[in-house]
Amino acid sequence: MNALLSVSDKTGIVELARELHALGIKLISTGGTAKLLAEQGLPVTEVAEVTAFPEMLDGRVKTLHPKVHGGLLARRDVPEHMAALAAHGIDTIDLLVVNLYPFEATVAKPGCTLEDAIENIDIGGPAMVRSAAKNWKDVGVLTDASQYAGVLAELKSAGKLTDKTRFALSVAAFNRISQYDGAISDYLSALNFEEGNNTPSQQLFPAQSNGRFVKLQDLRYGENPHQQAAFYRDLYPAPGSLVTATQVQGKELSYNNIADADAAWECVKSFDAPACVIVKHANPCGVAVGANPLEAYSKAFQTDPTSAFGGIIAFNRPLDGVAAQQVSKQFVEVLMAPDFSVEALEVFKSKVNVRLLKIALPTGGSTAWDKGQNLVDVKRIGSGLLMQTADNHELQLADLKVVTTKQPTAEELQDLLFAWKVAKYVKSNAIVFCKGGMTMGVGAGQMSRLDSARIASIKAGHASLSLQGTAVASDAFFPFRDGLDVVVDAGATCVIQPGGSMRDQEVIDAANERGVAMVFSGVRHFRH
Ligand code: 93A
Repeated sequence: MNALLSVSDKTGIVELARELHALGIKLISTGGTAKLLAEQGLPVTEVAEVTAFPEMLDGRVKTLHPKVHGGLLARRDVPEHMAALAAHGIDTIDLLVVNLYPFEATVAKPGCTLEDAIENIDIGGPAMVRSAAKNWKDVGVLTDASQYAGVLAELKSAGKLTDKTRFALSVAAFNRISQYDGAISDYLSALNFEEGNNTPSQQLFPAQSNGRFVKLQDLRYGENPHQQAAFYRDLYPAPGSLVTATQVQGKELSYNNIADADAAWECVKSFDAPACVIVKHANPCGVAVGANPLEAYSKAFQTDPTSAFGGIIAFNRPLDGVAAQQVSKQFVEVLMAPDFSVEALEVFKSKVNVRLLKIALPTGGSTAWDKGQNLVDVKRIGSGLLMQTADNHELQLADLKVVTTKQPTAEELQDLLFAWKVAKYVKSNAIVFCKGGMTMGVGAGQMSRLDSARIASIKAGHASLSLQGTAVASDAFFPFRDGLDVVVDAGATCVIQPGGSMRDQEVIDAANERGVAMVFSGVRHFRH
């Protein structure tokens, strides 16, 4: 048996080669890999010796030769193929171990030059991988160090690889090549080519986007039981995003669980203080901050105990035993936190269906990426995609403009900012009443803002909450004064909204007439 080893990332290659050698497999290798193996005392034949041709053009041509590709592509069960090999003095290559020039890592480095990127486009490696993967019946192809142990174990126990293993390796190889070519195509498509500038900038929305996704799991069904579904993640997920979660217990996540969990997690992540978010049908039905998870949860639950039933609950602090005790009194579908204490795990141990997801919070930093924010937001429409930069706008105190005679008090200002943060995660039209760091009434997803305002106050009534002295956030401007009148009638004393309506003056006059404070945020948070 002959193995060809040609790797850029040399992790684990010496150990693998040593074991292959011990199994009596002949080692063939390219320059750098051959040098390393020889240094470790392993007998290795240089590809240049096999091809009787030197590596040339700074290594651009090393393995692109019929002696290599013939050995990979010949069908062992076709006599003419084997005769052709014999006629040209070509040996079969039965095992190929390749990982590619680090194109992705190179272009991810700030200030990467076009020249650097181009030099890191591997040609010979993918060519060999494709040859071997096409001829999977006869050749095993390894494209990742994580495969070494399994393949070795099989070779040691059976002396060869099964068809199943070779086929799986072939699929993994084509996946890797597709990923690799996608990264090259994405990089080049996004490039703003400028004559003489070797460090080109990148467009956010290139002429073509390959956006690579990796399947995490098949789902039992989709949004409804008659739909089939699967869960994929970005090839490079933002740190601290839902797809990086570990499920520590519970039933398999459903399609709707995942969508709701994402909504809850994105919202809870946006708070610095200990916070709790309860989501039902993609909308927060209770959000609160508190001194600790227990307080945050108790307040969030109060907003709308009816809707919280069967909710998806997220915390931005490790869940402790006392908070877990309290949460366990309600029916909960999914519980998310950066960690769970031993006591918290104990509380849910007997509730085997409850899904517990542990997700590390982003480590923080100045860029959106460091903060765990997705850069681009994608929406599927019939036969197409809508892409936009994600709504990562964070309101600063200095952005607020008080437009009424009455100024909000310091306390009201806090409530307004809290309400505004929540409104960003509520489907439009969104009206959110808040007080003391908790939601008091949420009106979501109505076709009219007026109805959202009415619903928010009706829901507060159902929860026996008084809206006297509350702050209200509206995700977009009030087109008429009627919406404002509804929230003031309900008890609100201050309002935050983007402003920008042609009838702003009518709404400001109404606020003055009703004696409430109103601030303009200058930014809108539609969420459809
Ligand atoms: O420059 S290449 O595209 N031309 C080739 O013929 C070729 N053959 C293998 N790059 C080529 N390779 C790549 O070299 C492999 O994919 C691997 O990443 C790397 C290993 O080189 P070395 O053994 O010299 O470190």
